[in-house]
Amino acid sequence: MPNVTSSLLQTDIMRHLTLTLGQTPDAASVTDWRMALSHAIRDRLLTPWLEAQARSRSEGRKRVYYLSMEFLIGRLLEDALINMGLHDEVREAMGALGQDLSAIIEDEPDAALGNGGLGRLAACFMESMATLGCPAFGYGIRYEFGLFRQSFDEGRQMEAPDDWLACGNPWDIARPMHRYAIPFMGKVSTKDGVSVWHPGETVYAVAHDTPVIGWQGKWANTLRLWAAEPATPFDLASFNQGEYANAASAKVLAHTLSRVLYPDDSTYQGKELRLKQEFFLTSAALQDILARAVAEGVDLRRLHDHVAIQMNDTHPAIAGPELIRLLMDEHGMPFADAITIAQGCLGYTNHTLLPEALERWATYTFGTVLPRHMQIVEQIDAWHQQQHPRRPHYVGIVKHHEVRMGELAFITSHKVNGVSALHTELVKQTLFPELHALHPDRIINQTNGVTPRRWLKMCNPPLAGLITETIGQGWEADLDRLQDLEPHIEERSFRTAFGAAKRANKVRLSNWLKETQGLQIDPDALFDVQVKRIHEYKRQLLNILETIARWKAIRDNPTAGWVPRVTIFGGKSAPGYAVAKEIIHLINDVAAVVNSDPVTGDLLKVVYPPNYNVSMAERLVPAADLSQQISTAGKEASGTGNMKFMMNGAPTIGTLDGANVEILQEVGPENFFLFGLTAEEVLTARADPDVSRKAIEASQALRDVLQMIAEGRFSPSDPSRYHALVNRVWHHDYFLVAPDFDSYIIAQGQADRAFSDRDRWLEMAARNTARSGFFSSDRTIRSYMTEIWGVSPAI
Ligand code: 26W
Repeated sequence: MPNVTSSLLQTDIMRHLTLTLGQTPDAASVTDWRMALSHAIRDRLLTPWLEAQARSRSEGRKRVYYLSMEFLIGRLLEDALINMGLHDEVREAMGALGQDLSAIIEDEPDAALGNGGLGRLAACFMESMATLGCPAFGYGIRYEFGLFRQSFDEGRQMEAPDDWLACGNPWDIARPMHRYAIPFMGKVSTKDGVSVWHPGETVYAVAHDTPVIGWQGKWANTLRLWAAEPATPFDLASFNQGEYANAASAKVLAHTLSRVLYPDDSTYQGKELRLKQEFFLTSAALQDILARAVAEGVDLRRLHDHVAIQMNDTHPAIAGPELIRLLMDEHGMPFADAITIAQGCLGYTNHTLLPEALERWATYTFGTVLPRHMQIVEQIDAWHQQQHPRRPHYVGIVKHHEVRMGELAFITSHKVNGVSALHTELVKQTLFPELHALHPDRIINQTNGVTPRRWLKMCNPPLAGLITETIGQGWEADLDRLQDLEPHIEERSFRTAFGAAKRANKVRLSNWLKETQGLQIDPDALFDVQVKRIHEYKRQLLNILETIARWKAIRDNPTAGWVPRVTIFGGKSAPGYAVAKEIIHLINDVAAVVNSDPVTGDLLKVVYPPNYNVSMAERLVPAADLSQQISTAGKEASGTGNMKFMMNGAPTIGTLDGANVEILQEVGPENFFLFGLTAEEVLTARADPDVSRKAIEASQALRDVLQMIAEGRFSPSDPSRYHALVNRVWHHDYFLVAPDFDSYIIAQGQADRAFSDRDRWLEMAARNTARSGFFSSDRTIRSYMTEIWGVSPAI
């Protein structure tokens, strides 16, 4: 950045501290300084942002609209500094003002407007679209409360509201003039052959914009989040009669729509409020898209030449019917044209095969909340049936008094994509086999990726520095260049430097764990990390069972030359997911016993810092030696954490699931600890109802572990606490923890042996980084641009 000096920045920061925040330097808190700095940075971001918007407009560029109920963006300040190239100047400026930049960065609350992988992917995609100069808007909901804050009370998960906006949000630019009426409920009548919807309720969607700046500030897009506001802000008549609660009730009701993120990840519950949130987001987005198109003079019959709309899972799948409704009812277009245009604009990404996660609304709920859309959905279904007379009778959008959002999204889109090669095959074969037969070119694969700016450059300065020193600059936006590291891996000096970078991250993590958890760990131990939502299919249970087996084995033979290990967990359970909460409790109970055992001492520690979020991932990922990706094969659509660990030089211990398959392919079997049943073998294994009992009977180690848990070794005050859990492994082991146990133990032993050969390990770790180029979300977005969106880069 030219002309940006530390002293200029100091002036700007001081001006904001005084004039924007009304604060003096001697009284300013770290939050005041953060606000002042964020405003100073935001000032520099606005010009490139406005210029990018102006260019999209003047050049008549096709734009991408990414519709998502979740954007798990995390912190923004450091990301902006890195992408604007201001990090060093700002550190200097803050130093001159007597402030520590790291403390200021840490003060920013995470924007946790998402649950897990799907929301984080949306955030990586926004960053890559800005980096590539792909003109785009992200549309989401400005939840007042993000994903709950997790704490542990005697090992049990507790949830508290995430009041992330309490101190204000310097990145949020409110656009109160940009508002749309969102109708709900009511009735539909017909007048002169045109349907007229008389809504029973209306709320307003008000835009709040966050600029999203790409690498080196060459392009910037907008994340537009909608806040719900009442149609009438306040009922003065009620107030004057002394009915104060009634006077504000409309406001409370309307605000409910953008109050809180649903904390369910991979489980669907047919809650009316959730359907309303989905329609609120989608209708606001589509009205905004059409308003912009009309203002720019677009012929709506050519909308698909100007607009690409991507549905992030089925959550915004009401986009099909809503776009058709707007085109028909508000712009007088015939149905046949409206559906064709909608299909031309829409794409649908599927993120899960889990049957319990597939959205299906009772026609009663759907028809009550969205009566006009119910008619249109039936019209779409009939139209599709008519176009495809060979469509089997059991296939369709509305079946058994339910509206199936997957089928709706499929039929209203021109492209449907899975998120890894294996997942896409399974989408074809198991989720939509009949629709795939009718539309063989519609389903395509787009393997996920992650942004290397945040997940390597920003979170891992020691390694990023080493990479630049070794292969020069520019890899941040051209991640395939990491392969230029390969010849250096043969050099001892490079391997040593690679090991030193990893160790620096491990020391930093150890210090943080000491400060926050009061736990002393050995930075030279093997750091084995499993961080992700807690779910049975992700099998944190398999991990903790192996940890117990290891603990027992060390106790039985303490001098057998064990490789010291720290097993690190992180992740939240959905508040209503009892089995996942039990697993959390068990992990914490095991940690309490193991960590205070003088026999095992530093040979084994179990760590579970509460409230895993994007910022915690930024600490853990660079410090990991081993990446645990151990889902039951066929269940994890892709995984993206797996890619972050690989980039940061942590080999994977994992099953052939999701993108692990492609990671293995890129890195080679000698640099990956593979174990477990394949997706196909899982199906065969499940056919045998006794498969887990047999596996337990054949495994002394597993039997011992289950016995210890059942006896209350980890819950002495409540010995029967885990009886149900142990019983499930024996008799209802749907995710096949028992059949994969022995093969997992073997792979863990291989990891131990590889780790104790330091040279061998450093080579493996470095090969993982060098071969991770494919997993940049820039590659993914380029592919979406050509294969789905038909959009070319503006830079
Ligand atoms: C409506 C309830 C609900 C909420 C969220 C159902 C399903 C979801 C998501 C689809 C769950 C999710 O985050 N899926 C993850 O998406 C990632 C990005 O593609 C993948 O990497 C993960 O494998 C997948 O679990």
